[in-house]
Amino acid sequence: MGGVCQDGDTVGGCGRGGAECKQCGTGFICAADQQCTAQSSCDVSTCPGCCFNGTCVTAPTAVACGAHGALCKQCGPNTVCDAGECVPDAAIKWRVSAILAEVNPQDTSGNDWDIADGSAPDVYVALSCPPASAPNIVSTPAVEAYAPQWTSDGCTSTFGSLTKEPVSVTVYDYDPFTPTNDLVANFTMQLSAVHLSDQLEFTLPPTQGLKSLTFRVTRVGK
Ligand SMILES: [Ca+2]
Ligand SMILES: [Ca+2]
Repeated sequence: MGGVCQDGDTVGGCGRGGAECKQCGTGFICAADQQCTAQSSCDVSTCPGCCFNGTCVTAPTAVACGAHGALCKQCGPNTVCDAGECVPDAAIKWRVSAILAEVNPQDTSGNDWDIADGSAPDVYVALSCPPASAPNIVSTPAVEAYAPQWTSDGCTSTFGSLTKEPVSVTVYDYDPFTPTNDLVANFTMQLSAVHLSDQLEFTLPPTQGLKSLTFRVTRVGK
């Protein structure tokens, strides 16, 4: 500029490599590459939503989510865009299934589960998914084994309910020839967002007559 080498990074003197400095026009800035570049019209001062390629997305969606002029981002699976934030979709339904148990060799009194014949317990799991005001209750069939496995459906509920109220779990040894079944274990478990991932399996530690109990979570849909 005027025969004097300039840094070349100002609006009034933009350029590089010894080229003549240029005055950037209105609405242009001297960008990091020392070229005059159209000033983004999308930023925190102009855009309440998110910016996609310099354009403001005023009604963000799960495909382009953000707020206050931030760059739009795509929300991950099972999430929605709520007020510019990707959050879990509370309406998605999830199934909680018991798939495997390990039962202690004897009941909590130290007796065989089936005293009459000393056979393995006949184990089934009753699951009650929230809300407690309208629960979804599903039982597995009874399987005679100390490590029974099930492939039947579990109980289902929405993300919103499952993260607010616990699932009730009752494990029995089915005793058809006595008035009541032997209780193996009875408890509630509160799930959180980390549990609600498709095909996620998790195992509970020993409790009452159980050495372990393994669940699988499946995404059902809406
Ligand atoms: Ca029994
Ligand atoms: Ca038995």
